[in-house]
Amino acid sequence: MLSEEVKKLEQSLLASNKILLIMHRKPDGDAIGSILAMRNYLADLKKQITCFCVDVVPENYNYIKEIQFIENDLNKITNNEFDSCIMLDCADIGMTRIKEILENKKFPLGKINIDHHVTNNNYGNINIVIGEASSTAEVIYLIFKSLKYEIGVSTATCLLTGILTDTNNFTNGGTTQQSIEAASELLKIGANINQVLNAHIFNKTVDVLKLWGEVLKRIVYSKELNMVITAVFADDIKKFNLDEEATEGISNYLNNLSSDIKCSLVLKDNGIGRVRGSLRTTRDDVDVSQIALIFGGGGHKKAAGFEISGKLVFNNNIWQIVQ
Ligand SMILES: [Mn+2]
Repeated sequence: MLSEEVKKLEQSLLASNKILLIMHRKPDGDAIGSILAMRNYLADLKKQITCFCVDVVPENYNYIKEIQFIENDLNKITNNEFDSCIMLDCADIGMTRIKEILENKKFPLGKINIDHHVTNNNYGNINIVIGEASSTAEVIYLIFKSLKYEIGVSTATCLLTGILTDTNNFTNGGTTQQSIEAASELLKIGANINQVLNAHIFNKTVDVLKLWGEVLKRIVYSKELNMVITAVFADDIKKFNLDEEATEGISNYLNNLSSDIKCSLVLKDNGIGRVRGSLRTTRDDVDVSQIALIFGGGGHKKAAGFEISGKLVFNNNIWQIVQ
């Protein structure tokens, strides 16, 4: 199955001259590592490449030298024609935040969907979606192996960034023999694991930990649901003069809870009428993507999210989203 789709992918890319690479809004390590690894492969094939994201890449990715190639000027897409388009780490096309533009634009050699979210609905003409993979970076690693593409040192660091960040440093459910094997191969090639760890794990400032403290104080345990819920407000971020990035690791941190508890939910109120929820579990008998789906979101069995309109209030000893 994989080999057939990879054949189609290779045919499409070899025939294409101008290729658009696109990742989801609010790009994370997996999206960034995946898009730049794919960029390096296509650059080796001497293709004309545009890498795009609607949002700016956070500064802690500056150790990746290809980061300069990511554009967020929409004119680069609307004023150009492309032969094909690759969407990376997007469970659905809406995660690019430019769904209409992508759906109305012609990509004669195909729209390619490369991802690892179990909720991916195969929206491309070519779909390489591996739900068991830890990360899109791991999927790309498998594609490169099957194409017999020789991965360079810099590409190895990009892919390791994706695997380490999406497995939360080899601690979450995405951690498998296959993901560790891929990382091990990447280290053998020369991927710089110290840069990855310093940028994503050992990177908390005093203010970030103080902010986390505020959020941890708000934890509520629901006996009825056997889950913990906490709340983050836009004002918390303002108070410490941080950006939203500072709250990114909180849901993973809550996942350190003992596995007697079914799952955790971090609710973020953006202060302008939207609430985002991040669900995590370590348990095999809990599928948090099903909870996320109820609220129009999606994700993986062990990590999922959603976004709905409303605001957060503390009512009857529990956090509630009200209209
Ligand atoms: Mn991912």
